[in-house]
Amino acid sequence: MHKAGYINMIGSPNVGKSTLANQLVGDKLSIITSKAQTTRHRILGMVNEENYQMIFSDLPGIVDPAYRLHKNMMNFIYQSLSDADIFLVVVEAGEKEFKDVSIKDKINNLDIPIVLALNKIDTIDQDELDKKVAFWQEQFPKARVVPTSALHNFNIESLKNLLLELLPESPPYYPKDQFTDKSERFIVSEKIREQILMVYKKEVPYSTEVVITDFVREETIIRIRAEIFVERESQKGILIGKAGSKLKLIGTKARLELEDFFQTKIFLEVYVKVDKNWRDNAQKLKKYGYEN
Ligand SMILES: Nc1nc2c(ncn2[C@@H]2O[C@H](COP(=O)(O)OP(=O)(O)OP(=O)(O)O)[C@@H](O)[C@H]2O)c(=O)[nH]1
Ligand SMILES: [Mg+2]
Repeated sequence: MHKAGYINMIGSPNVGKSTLANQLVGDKLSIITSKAQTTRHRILGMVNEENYQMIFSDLPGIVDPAYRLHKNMMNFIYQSLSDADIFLVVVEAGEKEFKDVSIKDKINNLDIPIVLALNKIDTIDQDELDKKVAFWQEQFPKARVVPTSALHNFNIESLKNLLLELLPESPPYYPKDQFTDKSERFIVSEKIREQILMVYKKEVPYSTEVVITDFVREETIIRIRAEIFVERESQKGILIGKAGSKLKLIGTKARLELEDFFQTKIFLEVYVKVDKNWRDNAQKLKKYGYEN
C-alpha cells in the first residue's frame, strides 16, 4: 500500500507555519523571520519514503488585503482549501481566536481530516496549555489538537506520525527524487528576501521583490546575479545604505545562507532597481510569479 497527499498549512501570519514546515520536511525550504507576511507563495515540500509521499504546503498567513499582492497571496490559501487531503491548521499559543471566520467554517465543514498544531507552547505553562487545547478543540471540533514547539523541535515527530496515519492511500503525485515544486532560483530569491526582512524596518522589506537573473553552476562554485526591486526611488537609497554598506551586508549574509543550503561556494552579485508600485499591478505581479 502506498500513501500520498497534500497537507495544507493554514493559519494567521507569524504563527510558525514555515518553521513547522521546515521541521517536518527536514530542510530550510521556507524562509523564516520574526516579521508577519514573510511567506508570499505556496511552497511545496515533499517527504518521500518507499511507502509514502507527504506533500506539505506552506502558505502565506491569512491577511486582510491592502494590496493586490495580498489578494494573490490569499488566492493561494483559497486554492489550498480545495486541494487538501489534510488540513494542518497552525495557531500560536498567544492567539485569542481564529480571525477569518469564513475560512474557519469552510475548513470545519469540509469532509477532510483536520490536525491543529498549537504552536509556540514553549511560551506558556501547563495550566494555560490545557485551557488553550480546550478552546481550540471547541473552535475546530473535528480536529486532533497537537501542542508543538516548532522552534525547539518539540512534538514534531508525533505530529508527523499522526499526519501519516491520516494520509490517504494514493500513488505518488511527484517523482520520488523531487523534494519541492520550487526552482533553485526561487529559493535563492527567498534567501535574499529573508535577509532584507531581517535588516530593514517598516515598509521597505514589504515593498521588495527579488529576481534572479543568472544562476550558473560551475564545478566548484555557483555564480548568481540578483536584482532587488523596490517600489520607489527613495526606497532604493535606503536599501543600498551609506556607500553601499547595507546592500553589502545583505549580500554577505545571503551568500552564507546560500552556501549552507547548496553546500558549495557561492558568488553573489546584487543590484537594486525601481519598479513603480509593482504590488498593485496585475501585469507585474504575474511577472514576479504571483499569478494564481
Ligand atoms: N517561541 C517560539 N517561536 C517560534 C516557534 N515557531 C516559530 N517561532 C518564531 O515565530 C516567528 C515566525 O515564524 P515563521 O515560521 O516565519 O511564521 P509563519 O507562520 O510562517 O509566518 P508568515 O509566513 O509571515 O505567515 C519566527 O521568529 C520564529 O522563530 C515556536 O515554537 N516557539
Ligand atoms: Mg511563513
